[in-house]
Amino acid sequence: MREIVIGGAQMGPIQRAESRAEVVARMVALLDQAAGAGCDLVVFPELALTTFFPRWYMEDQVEVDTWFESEMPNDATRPLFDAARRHGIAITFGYAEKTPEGRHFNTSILTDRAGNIVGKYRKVHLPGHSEFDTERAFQHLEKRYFEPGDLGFPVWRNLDAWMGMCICNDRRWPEVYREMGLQGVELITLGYNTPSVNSQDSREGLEQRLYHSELSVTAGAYQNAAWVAAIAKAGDEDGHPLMAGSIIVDPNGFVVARAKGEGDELIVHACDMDLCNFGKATIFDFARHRRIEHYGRITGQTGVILPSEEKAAE
Ligand code: CDV
Repeated sequence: MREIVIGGAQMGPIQRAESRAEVVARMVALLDQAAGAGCDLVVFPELALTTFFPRWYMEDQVEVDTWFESEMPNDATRPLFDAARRHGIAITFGYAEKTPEGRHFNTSILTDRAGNIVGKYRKVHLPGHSEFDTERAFQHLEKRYFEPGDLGFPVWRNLDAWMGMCICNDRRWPEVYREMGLQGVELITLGYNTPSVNSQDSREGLEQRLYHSELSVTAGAYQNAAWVAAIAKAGDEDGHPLMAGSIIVDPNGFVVARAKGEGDELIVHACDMDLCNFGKATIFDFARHRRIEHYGRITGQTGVILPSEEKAAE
């Protein structure tokens, strides 16, 4: 048995005017609670330090850069790293990263129990658009403020398990889980900021959004025989509702812990990494069963090409 007690630290809304210091104090409170619950690892959401700023259209790069972190840890986040080290808890959280070269990424980091950063992931699948869109009920400007991640989907040995990360929209893409599954991943952590309503179709509301999220995460867990912790930033940010629904999912695809509300809330589950072994050795023994000679389109082609179009191009 290789047990990791995972704390999913769902966060309630962060208003645009809230400071990093206020937010980090909330994260430290969740971490203290997690220590009381015996957690080994605490998972915080995507862009955990600020409001979901990509909903705001900005032209001034100086203003845009105020939402980014140029180093990690920094003065604002040091209390979080100190608390994690004090408790001996590994943490993972998302933030907007500005590199020394001036590149911008939607990033997540993973630490060991001593607060050392042992893993970094940069969001690959950026949803939304890059220019102001008058057709939408609200904006989602991730393509404006970030470039697609350049690190792939690595996994790391941490807490005696193989761990990987992805971020929000990534969870809807099966390729993400499989990339990590092919490296033997046993635990995938991810954070999200998902508006409760589709900005392009108000008929797609909370119920459908929660369902699609859970469907994606449970399928990814089952099809790769891995644990997945999917943790929200939720609630009303300056009049913009984000869905909650944080879950921890076992390698059979069952939800074993679920958040009840839309505020700061810790969900906890003792996750045995050895529970991954059976699926990985049997129905999802990739080495025995995958047929890569038939998967060429997965990496060779981005969009749909109808057979009739393929023929016409010949
Ligand atoms: N932050 C996100 O990536 N949000 C997307 C929304 C825009 C659909 C998501 O996939 O949840």
